[in-house]
Amino acid sequence: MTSALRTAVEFARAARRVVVTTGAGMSKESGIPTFRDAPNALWANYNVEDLATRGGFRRDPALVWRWYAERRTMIAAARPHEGHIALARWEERCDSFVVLTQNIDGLHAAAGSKNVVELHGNIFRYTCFDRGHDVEGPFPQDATPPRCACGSLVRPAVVWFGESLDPAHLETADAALSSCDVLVVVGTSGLVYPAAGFALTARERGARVIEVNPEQTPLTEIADVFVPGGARTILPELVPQTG
Ligand code: BV8
Repeated sequence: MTSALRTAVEFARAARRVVVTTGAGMSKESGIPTFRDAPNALWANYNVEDLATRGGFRRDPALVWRWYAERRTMIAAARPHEGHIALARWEERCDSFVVLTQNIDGLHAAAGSKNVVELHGNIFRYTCFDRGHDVEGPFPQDATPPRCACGSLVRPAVVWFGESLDPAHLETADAALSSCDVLVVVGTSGLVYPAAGFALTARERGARVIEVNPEQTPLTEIADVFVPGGARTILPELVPQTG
């Protein structure tokens, strides 16, 4: 065990109130490509502004609908890995535990995590583009988005760039970051806000910050300990095995 992992294990073992924030790297070993790290990064062939914004959907709803349909098919075939499962087990042994995920794949809940905040929504949920009506799927994953009863186009119920996160989610995150002993940051490039700000917030409020990632990120200098490695390998070693 590396000295960094040993330090992280000590922090984890001493913690009773835990927050874990995860990004696309958490799901990579479940077979879901990340956004930015090559070679098959999701955005490799597209400009994110054309895919994950209201303007992009307005310009070409069929392109955006197809991109999500392809991802939904891939995600539906994915299963949680040992890292997701280790977090679900850890939750059972803590006084308080919350996962603040940027991922829209539902894998934390599928692994058994109970207290999960899907900051950027969920790819299997839908809403109406113009008025935000709840829209029940599933829909045929073919080329064009269906219509809401109000006549607007149906879109995935995810948070695009330039859209605000659910205020209730932000309140939950703020409360959790204010009272946690440890924040574990897993598999995020630390580029997208407000999630990228969680590490500094937790540190300023007295928590220990552990980062798990094969690569260093802008968050590494904020973390108390950087543990190089993948979520699937590191998390089962990091999570305390007893209460
Ligand atoms: C907001 C959902 C208030 C959809 C996503 C100008 C105008 C408007 C807004 C802004 C602006 N300038 C800045 C902003 C704010 C903007 C932002 O932060 N922009 C960045 C680019 C600067 N944020 C927003 O717009 C947010 N809303 O601020 O509202 C507001 C409103 C109006 C105007 C101003 C402010 C909303 C952001 C949410 C966007 N939605 N996704 C979808 O998924 O399709 S973003 C998407 O990318 C993800 O959800 C995630 O959040 C984000 C980053 O991706 P990561 O998860 O970090 O993944 P990435 O590929 O980047 O990195 C993978 C990492 O994993 C790497 O570090 C790699 O090393 C590591 N890894 C690899 N293998 C493994 C591993 N780790 C562990 N194990 C492994 N095996």
